[in-house]
Amino acid sequence: MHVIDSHTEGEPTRVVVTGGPDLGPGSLAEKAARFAEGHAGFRASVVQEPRGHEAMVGALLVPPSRQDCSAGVIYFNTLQNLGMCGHATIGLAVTLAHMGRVSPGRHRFETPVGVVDVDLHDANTVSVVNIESHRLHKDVTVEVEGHGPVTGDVAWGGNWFFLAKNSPIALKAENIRPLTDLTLRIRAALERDGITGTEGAWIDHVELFGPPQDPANDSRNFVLCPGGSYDRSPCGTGSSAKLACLAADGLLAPGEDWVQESVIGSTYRLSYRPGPDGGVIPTITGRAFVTCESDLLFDPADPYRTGIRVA
Ligand code: PYC
Repeated sequence: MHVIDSHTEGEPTRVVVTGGPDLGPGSLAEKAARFAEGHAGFRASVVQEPRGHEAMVGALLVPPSRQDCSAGVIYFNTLQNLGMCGHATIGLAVTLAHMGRVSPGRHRFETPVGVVDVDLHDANTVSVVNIESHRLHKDVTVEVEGHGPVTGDVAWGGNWFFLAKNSPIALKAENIRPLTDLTLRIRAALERDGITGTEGAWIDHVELFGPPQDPANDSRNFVLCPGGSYDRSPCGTGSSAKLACLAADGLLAPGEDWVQESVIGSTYRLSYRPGPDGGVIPTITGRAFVTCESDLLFDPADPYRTGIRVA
């Protein structure tokens, strides 16, 4: 299996170029459903230890079902498929450029949740026009074990997010453990109280916000990802959910820039235009760098050839 690794503002992506499973005919959403149901071992073998790690997001290249798309892609992490992934889309565009499959300019990628437009500005800088994002609930308060009440919004940016302003713990790299613990407890409180996205969807990402460290930026965040790791980048879908909340509160006008800083200090430049269904169409600009090109080997005698899965 041939893979190309990159990081987007610190967050890793592994693109599976060849050697992925045959997902049969149909739309990308149908292929993604088959991939979700029948390929846990494949996902774990690619992004789980010992070949990967908790923070890694996989991007399985599949033929697009639409002629206007230059790639079809299914994103996944150590646990499950991801509907959309902003950092991995930037990583994918830079990887396809590294492979000579795309040149600077506009491209369209088909994902299970819709088509995203991608502008490759140069070898490393990409803008992603994400799917329409919206806020579902404002000011939901949950009682968090060991911390007390935490209030936030529930919003969709391609994944479901709970977004809490004014993090009670400073958003510094040295606090990553307590921040992870707090966000896991917030997620457990949401589950306990039956707070979900639409149609009972699990809110699998939790975002905390606070003041930026660099005064040139607008805000800093910490983002818990589904597997329990944190996003090293400011999170593309999380930033889209944030834009939906800023727009709904009248705090950011269409076309105005917002610079979102991650817990490690990397940034995305964000803006939006109004969406047709009352939400926002976000644009996320960031940089990715290819770090490695390799073949994954699967020795039948290796007891961990499909990943270390202890849960
Ligand atoms: O950038 O959308 C994103 C993302 C989701 C999970 C990790 N990164």
